[in-house]
Order: sequence, then structure tokens, then C-alpha cells
Amino acid sequence: MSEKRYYVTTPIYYASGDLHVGHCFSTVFADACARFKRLDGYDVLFLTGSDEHGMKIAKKAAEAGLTPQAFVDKTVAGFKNIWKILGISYDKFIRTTDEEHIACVNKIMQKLYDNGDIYLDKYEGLYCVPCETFFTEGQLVNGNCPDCGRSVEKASEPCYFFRMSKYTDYLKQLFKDNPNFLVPESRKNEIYTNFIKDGVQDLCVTRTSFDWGIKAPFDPKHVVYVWCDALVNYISALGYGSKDESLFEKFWPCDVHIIGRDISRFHAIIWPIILRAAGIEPPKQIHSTGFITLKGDKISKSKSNGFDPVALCNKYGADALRYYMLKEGPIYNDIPFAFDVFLKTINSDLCNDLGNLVSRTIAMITQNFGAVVPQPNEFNDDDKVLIDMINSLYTNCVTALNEQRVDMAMKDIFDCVRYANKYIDITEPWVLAKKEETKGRLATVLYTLAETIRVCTVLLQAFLVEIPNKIFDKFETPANLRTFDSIKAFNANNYGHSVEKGEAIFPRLDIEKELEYLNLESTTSKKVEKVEEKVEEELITIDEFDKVKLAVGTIVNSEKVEKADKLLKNTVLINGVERTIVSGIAKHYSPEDVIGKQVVVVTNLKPVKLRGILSEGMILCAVDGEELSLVSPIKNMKDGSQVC
Ligand code: ME8
Repeated sequence: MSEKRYYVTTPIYYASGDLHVGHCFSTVFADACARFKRLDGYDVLFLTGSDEHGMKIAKKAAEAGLTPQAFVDKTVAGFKNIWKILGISYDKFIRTTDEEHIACVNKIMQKLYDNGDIYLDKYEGLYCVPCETFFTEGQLVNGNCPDCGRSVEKASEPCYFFRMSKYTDYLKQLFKDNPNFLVPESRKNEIYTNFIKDGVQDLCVTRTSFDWGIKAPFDPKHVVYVWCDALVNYISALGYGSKDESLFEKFWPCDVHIIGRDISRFHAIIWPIILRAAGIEPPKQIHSTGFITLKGDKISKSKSNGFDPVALCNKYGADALRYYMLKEGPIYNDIPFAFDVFLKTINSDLCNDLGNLVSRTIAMITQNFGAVVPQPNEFNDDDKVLIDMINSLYTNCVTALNEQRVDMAMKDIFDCVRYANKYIDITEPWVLAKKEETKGRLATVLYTLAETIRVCTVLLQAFLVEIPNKIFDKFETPANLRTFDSIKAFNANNYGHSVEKGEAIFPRLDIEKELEYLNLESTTSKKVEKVEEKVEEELITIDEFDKVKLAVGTIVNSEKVEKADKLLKNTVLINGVERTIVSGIAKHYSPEDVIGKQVVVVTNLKPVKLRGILSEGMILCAVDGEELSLVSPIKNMKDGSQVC
């Protein structure tokens, strides 16, 4: 077995709908780890995929008027498109509907059954007859079915159980012998205390109430529980149990499963026990990240607050999103996706720190040395501070990535970038350029800067997918100087190559304008998604609904907002008081269309500034894909009439 091999996985995402920014986190994070190890000479296998079975998906397919297979094919094409846009360098994409996967699940389930680890019993729970679904007490909403709101009844169905309890001691020992089996520590303690310490429970591993899944090999009336199906992807993708197990032999045990915190229990308990029962080694590590939240809530499909990652990448480029996520690293606690922080981070780190360093260095080399990187002279103490940082940068990044600390590696790289900017202030190359006798010193300073940029850029290839190539192109960096082997120490001999000014590597963003765009896009995508996700929608109580104050108002004036082709600034009369409301409806209505119209307004929304205009409320619209209509009462009502 080759020493330098690395196997990293993401979760396989439910093929029940689109992915949102929260989902992208684990995948971008795993991608950075994979890219880094590849550049560092490892033989890497980076796996991602799709989880395609289960009742939820069957239901969604039926609603869309498609067969489950046609439905998941469509969703998976969407996943692959997002990963392409984000530059995800996966080596293999596994689908749980792949034949190789199904065969592997059958093999494992049969093995467990043959070992006597699976027994027939019955599953007892609360059953919703119309939905044909069992729920636990905690899943009910006001004591009723969370899907259709109807009453549930106690029921039972025959099902097979996996004797997980038998493996409690094994699991305890695994946790004891491998303190880093599940990280972070806080998550490990939580899982250990709540689910392992007092004994692991047996698990119901088959269902008979739906059939969109893998049939249990020992009893085909039963379908294998989605988690037993899904977890096996990590070895089915390696050909475990097939004619060719070479990938399995080479890459198992997995170096790290990167997952979100909500699925830690499945990975840290069910997965190692399945493997043990099948006679397979456990993975080396499970890395459980926190959630990305938006406005205080976990970004999720069911909460309809997902922001479309494709829209973000199309607008700002994949590197903007990748940088923002990776800078946070393996988030252990939840972190907010705050639009203003996102925009400010991009401006300050990519545009100012890195972008300015590159453009200033190139401009000075162009002005003073005919656009050719000059040969350095003797390095002095000022240079040595920066050179020392560069000399330890590669090793620091390797150490950080051994623990998946992409955040620490990014910090080290950007510390060098920031120090290089400071170094320009210290060495004052513009003063050196004035006299012929200091030109030699100027050459050393500019060379040191060019070499610093090169080393940082080589490392950045692990994290960003567009910017490094732009920088290499500007410096005409040959392929052999883009490798990790070329950056293990500061090199004083990379002079003589041309530089080219060209465009800025990252354009400066107008924060106010972009914030307005992001706020508007997120509310629009929220509305669109609400229609698509109505099955999963969370129910709210009447008290929660009462918090939203809705009233009828008349639009008495409306005008286009300058340089914002989506926005109308409306004056709306409610209870004799005029208020200004900016709406993103200009593509559907002209000011003349809306003046005099009665509309429904959310009156107690916190005012926000859009394009410098204070907007006090929201005019409700019906949205259907590209179509949009103002919502109006069907007969004329008194202004201020309550909508309830
Ligand atoms: O759980 N922030 O699939 P999934 C960060 N099919 N991570 C988030 C997130 C957010 N806002 N929302 C979701 C499944 N995630 C299973 C996995 S693996 C054998 C089977 C993460 O599509 C979530 O924590 O519901 C999970 O790790 C991943 O996205 C997939 O979620």
C-alpha cells in the first residue's frame, strides 16, 4: 500500500431538491483538503455523490409527475452542475441507484443477516395512514402528522432489526483508543454521553411501507433503511465486494469523512458498527462541521431560506464563495452567512490585500525593469523577515492540513500577503526608484515581492480555482514553478521572466449596491423555493402568524429607481399615512401600471435602505418561476383594512 494516499469524502446529498449554500460548505471544505493533498504528492481519492432512495424522494417525484428514477436523474444533474461551477475536483461521484452500490449494500446486509446480527421483530410507532408514514412523538406537530396535519394512530409493522447493542463495548473501545475518531471534541462528548455511554440501541433497518429503495436480500418485501443504504456508499464507491477491489484495498480505511453535525450520530455509531459486523476496519476520522446560518436560522430546504449558490458564483465567481467559506475553516460552531461580511471580506482580502499586492508589484517591475522580474542582490534584515515567513509557509500549511485546518493555512498565507504589503511600506520602493545607486536595492525588493506572490499563489491553488491561474499568467509562471516542490524554500533564482499588467485579479465591489442585490435575490429565491418545498414546509402557530401585520394600501405614486432596473420606489397610502416601499417588481410593472392599485403590504417589517432609499414594508407578490403578480384584494377595500 502506498504511504502517501488520502481518501476524503463529503456526505452524499439527498436528491430531493436543489442544493443551497449550506450544503456547499462540506464539499468546498473537502475539495480544499483533496486539492492540497494532491499538490503535496498524495494519491488522492475524493468522493461525493447523491443519496437517492427513500419515501421523501418517492413523494417528491410523484408530485413532479415523474418516476423516482427520472426525478433523481434530474436532481443529480443539478448537483453536478453546481459542483462544476464551484470547481469541485471530485474523483468519483457515487449514486445510491448505481448498480455497483446496490450490489454492495446487498452484500453487506446479507453478511450481517448471515452472522445473526439481523432479526425480525416489529416496529411500533405513530402512523399517519394517508401518508403511509411512521413518526416519532417528537416529529409530530400539535400531536398531528407533520406532513398533512391529520391525526396519527399507534401502529406497528414487521421489520428487521440490527443488533447494534451487541457492539457497544466495541464502540466504546474504538472511541477510547482513537481520541480523534470524531472531531471536534465537543461533538464527540455529546454523542458519547447521549448515545453510547449507557449502551447502543438496536436499530430498525428495513421498512415495508414504501418500495423506493434497495430490497433486503434476505426478504425482498422489505426495503433497506436509507441510512444503511447511504453509509455504504463510502465503500461501494471503492468496489468493495465487487470483482475488482483494488481501490478498496488501496484507499480503505478512509482518512476523513467530512459531514455536517446533524448526521454525526449516523457516522459515529451506525457506520463503525456496520463495518465491524461486516469485518471491515472503521474510518480513521469523522470530521463534523457546524451549520451555516442565514439571519439566525440554519440554511435549509425546509425553512425556505436557501440562497442559490449558482447565483452567487455567477455574480462574484467561485473563488469569492470558496474563499469566504474556507477562511472559516472546519467550523465547529454554527456561523452566519452574512451578506455584508461576505462582501467586505472579499473586498478586503482578495481585492485589497492580494489584488493590490499583485498589481503594485507588477506596476513597479514594469516601470523600473521593463516588465521583467529583476535579479536580486544581497538580502538585508528587512527582506529576511519576509523570507523567513515564506520559508516556513509550506510546512505550516502541511501541519494545518493534517488536521483539516484550512482556516489556519489560509491565515498563514494571507499573513504573508499582508506582511508583503507592509514590507512595501517599510522598504519604500518608490524612493529607491528615484536614484540610480539604489536601483540594485530596488531589484532585491521587487524580486522578494514577486517570489512571495509566487509561493503564496502556489499554495492558494489548493483553495481557489480561478485567481491562482490569473496571477500565474500575469507572471508567466512556468508549470514547474507552480508545484509544491518549488516552494519548500525561498528561491533566489526565479528572475528574468516577464510580467503583464492586465486586469485586476479581483474587481472591487460596491458594498451598498451588492447588498441590495443580495437582499433582493434572497427574498426572491425564498419565494420561489417556498412553492417548490411546500411538502417539507414547517408549520407555524397562529401566534407566530399574528406577528406579521398585513394591511391593504393604495399605491399613490411610483417611480423607477435610478440605475436599478429591478426596482420601483412606491408611495403607498395606508390609513391616511404615506410610506415609501421599494419593490423588485420593475421588470413586471411600469410605474403607470401600479399607480392607483390596491395591494397587500407587510407593515411591521423592519425598514431597510435599498439604493439609499429607506423602504418601510413589503408589497406582497405571487411568484411562479419567472412570473410575478402583485397581490390585490378582489374587491376595493378601505385603505388600512387588515389582511388576516
Ligand atoms: O443528510 N450548513 O443529506 P442532506 C452546513 N443524505 N451544512 C449543512 C447545512 C447548513 N446550513 N444544511 C445541510 C443527508 N448541511 C444524507 C447524508 S451521508 C452518508 C448521507 C449538511 O442533503 C448536512 O449537515 O440532507 C449534511 O452533512 C449534508 O449537508 C447533506 O445533507
